[in-house]
Amino acid sequence: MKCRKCGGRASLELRRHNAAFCSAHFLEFFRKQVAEAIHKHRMFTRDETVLVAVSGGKDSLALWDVLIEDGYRTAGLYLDLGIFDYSRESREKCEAFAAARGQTLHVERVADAVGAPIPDVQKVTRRPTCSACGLSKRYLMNRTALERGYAVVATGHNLDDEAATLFGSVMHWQTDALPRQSPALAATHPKLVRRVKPLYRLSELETAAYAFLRRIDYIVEECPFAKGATSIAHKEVLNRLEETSPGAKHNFLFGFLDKARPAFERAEPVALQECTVCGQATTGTLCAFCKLADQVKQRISDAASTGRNTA
Ligand code: Q46
Ligand code: ZN
Ligand code: ZN
Repeated sequence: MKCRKCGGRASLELRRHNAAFCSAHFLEFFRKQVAEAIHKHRMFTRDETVLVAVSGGKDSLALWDVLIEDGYRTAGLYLDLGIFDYSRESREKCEAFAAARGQTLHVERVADAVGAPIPDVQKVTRRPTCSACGLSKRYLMNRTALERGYAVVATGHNLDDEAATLFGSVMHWQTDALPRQSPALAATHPKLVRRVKPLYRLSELETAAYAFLRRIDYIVEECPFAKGATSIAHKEVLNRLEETSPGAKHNFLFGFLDKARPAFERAEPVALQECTVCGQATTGTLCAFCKLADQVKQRISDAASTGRNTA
């Protein structure tokens, strides 16, 4: 196999692009895809500082790396979910990454905001762990960006993540979720910041290859709650499709973005107001995060008083 650009020995074959690249030209291809995503969706400018949400995994650290290399102003945000050794190790990876590159890393503990670490939230509320976790992460990314004056948050979602999310939404015809499936979500309220996904054009395999070639030290283990998640089942289905028809994931996602998404956009934007407790944007009076935090604090205090009464 020869590199499409220089004819030298290729180290990576990208079947969906019907191309192969040597290491140097793969890195160039990767950077170009990110640059195209940023440009096409006007994700951010060079005057803005991008808050990169990092989990310690390959995707978000690859994203942070590529933005730093391209000269963007960035800072990192690590949300400590309180998930045992996984959180401790992933935080260490993010801290080491930031320190080696002289970048600022903000760390927020989910337990401080919601009242308990993520594994306990499920126990006290019976709400599925990943649903409480996803809600808390989205809320805290937005809140941290607002409080610290960042206009845009970037996440490391890649093509596989986005195709799997789309597949899940289509499987259940979640028509409310479809217009929100986008590489760039504008700030539609003064209390919302822009959210962007500059890696949406790159597959999981490609971000892994980038992280490997750039010698990024990331956490390889998955979150222990990821096992059995429906998003993983959807990824497996799409991977099987991809094996027999390279480019299937790409066509599914890009076809949706270009042709179908506009059909699901609402004529009337959703009316948003400020949460009466925290002031963040919400459709009701109390935002979903404040409801969750209330529920957690209430259950914990009930359990403590029952414990006291029976002691
Ligand atoms: S971190 Fe949180 Fe994921 Fe772990 S608990 Fe589920 S949502 S799997 S991306
Ligand atoms: Zn080459
Ligand atoms: Zn609130």
